[in-house]
Amino acid sequence: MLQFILSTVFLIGFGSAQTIDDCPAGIIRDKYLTLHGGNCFEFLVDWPADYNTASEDCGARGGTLVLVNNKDISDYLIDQLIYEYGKASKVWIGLNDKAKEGTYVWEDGTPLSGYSNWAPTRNGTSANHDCVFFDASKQGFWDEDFCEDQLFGFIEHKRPYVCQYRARNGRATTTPPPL
Ligand SMILES: [Ca+2]
Repeated sequence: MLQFILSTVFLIGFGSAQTIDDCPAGIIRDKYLTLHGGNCFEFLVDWPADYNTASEDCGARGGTLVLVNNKDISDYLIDQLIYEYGKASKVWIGLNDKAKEGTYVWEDGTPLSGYSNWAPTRNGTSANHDCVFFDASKQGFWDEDFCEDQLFGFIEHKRPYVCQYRARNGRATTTPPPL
């Protein structure tokens, strides 16, 4: 019991001391890498790509496109994109219905349920449009587009994007509490 209490105190005391250093190695440490709510966010606002390329790029560094599965994350993205960077408004997020038309799945494998923020102007789903983007200038509304450039790249569907990574749990997981 004492050990449990000490561990809990340790985790509360030190678990919140996460910094950018707890983000995965190999990601450039600059103002486009942030930490929020235990996750790291990499804002590729200057590197537009089609959805599939963007998704592979995040995956290559151990992450996914950003999972906007609650309003807190949505508000955070709007703050960063509009007020911090002042550049991108429409960015790819990690949600698509590529596997089954009309069945949306987040890139961590969880189905879309609960929170959603589809644009009121959205015209239902379409077999051509399977990949979801987020519009920071319009309350973070979601809509869909092609996942890939078309006609061998002559018709582009590139957008900026945001990658998400799980941050290490502060220093608590690397250094056990002294008991
Ligand atoms: Ca679709």
